[in-house]
Amino acid sequence: MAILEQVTSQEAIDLENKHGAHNYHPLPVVLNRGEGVYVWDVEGKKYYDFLSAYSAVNQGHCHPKIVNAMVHQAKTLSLTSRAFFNDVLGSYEKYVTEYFNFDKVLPMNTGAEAVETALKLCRKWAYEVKGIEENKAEIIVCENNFHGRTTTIISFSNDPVARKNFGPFTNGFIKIEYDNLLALREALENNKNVAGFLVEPIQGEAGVYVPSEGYLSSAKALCEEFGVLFIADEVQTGIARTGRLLATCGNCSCEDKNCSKTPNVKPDILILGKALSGGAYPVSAVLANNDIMNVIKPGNHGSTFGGNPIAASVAIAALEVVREENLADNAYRLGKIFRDELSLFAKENHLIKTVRGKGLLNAILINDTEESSTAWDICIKLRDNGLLAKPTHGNIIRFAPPLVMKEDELMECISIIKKTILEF
Ligand code: IF1
Repeated sequence: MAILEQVTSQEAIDLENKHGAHNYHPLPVVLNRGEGVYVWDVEGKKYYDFLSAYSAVNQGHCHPKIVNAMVHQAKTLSLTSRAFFNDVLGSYEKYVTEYFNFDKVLPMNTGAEAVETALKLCRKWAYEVKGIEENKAEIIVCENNFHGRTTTIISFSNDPVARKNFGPFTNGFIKIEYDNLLALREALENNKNVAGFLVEPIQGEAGVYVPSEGYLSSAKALCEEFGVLFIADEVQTGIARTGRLLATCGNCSCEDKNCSKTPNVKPDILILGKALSGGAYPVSAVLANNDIMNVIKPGNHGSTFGGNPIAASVAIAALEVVREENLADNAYRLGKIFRDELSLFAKENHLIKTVRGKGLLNAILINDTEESSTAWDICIKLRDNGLLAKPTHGNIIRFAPPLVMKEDELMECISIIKKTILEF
């Protein structure tokens, strides 16, 4: 058996720097084990993971049920491609469509692929069902969006670092301000060729920007009024992260039939990724009803790995864990405690400007410029104190632990965060 030689943290960092493309600037910590809400570095130091691989590990690291499903399937049948049927995909498709209450699913691997799939589906629907003249379809997107890294997706990003020197770009996108219904109405009124509106229920990369109450449901109503598809990118916000199964909810078949946590929106196209597999494997999905999904015919779209037996088995297990362990309710409850505690603390601390978020997708705004290193320095200190988080936009720190966290663990984490900030 080939076993990698154990390296020290510094050796691992040096290897990455020398042999890997420099497309990331990681926090200097080298992890080699994870379990539940914890990760350990090469030297054996234990940390609370407050990033959860950007909300992919909602079910906690190495969840035994998910790992078992993966190992069992890996030993049985891993990949057939879609040239043949396999005996797991259909069961998964039934399970995931019933779980989220859609007619059909199109399986992919990464979030960006699922977003691409949704864009292609939306355009094809526009030409073949709505009747827009070919190549004229427009899709409305929001400023400061993050939907992935493909050439088409960065075509409508406004992050200069993500775009610079990657052109030429894909046309057919109209950018409007996020959380602005008037802008959405104007864009819909002024363009008769709009096919869809692509939106994140909470803007993650923008710094966990939660839109105003009622924004999503009103945006959905506007889309209905103008015959335009409402496309929700729940790659980051979905799968219980924000205290409900989906941040748009209303379309889920969650156990809680009296669920009254607004908003209540059923997207026409739902995009999922990340925690759909509990972070064990790249699994993403696009869900829609037949009137939309049936425009896709053999040969129109696909992926070698999309819908493979391991992915299908892993996703069923990961979604079962979300229900069995009531992760949405737990995220809702702990998220409230987290924001209440930190908001109270922020009142007497000049370093924290704002605390915001939903469920266990939260962020604090540091009272310093985007160019300052304060947030980074705080994250280094948090690391030293046993908690891992990563700054975004220079002065925002995102806090998104696995949703399997317990209340006493969260309280310990809150005290680590307070103690660390007081050191500044
Ligand atoms: C990176 C942020 C998180 C996403 C939404 C699609 C994708 C993502 C709403 C693409 C991915 C990631 C990728 C990650 C950083 C990250 C991120 F900081 F950019 F905003 F999560 F917070 N839609 N988000 O958030 O999914 O193709 O990556 O599977 O390293 O770029 P992917």
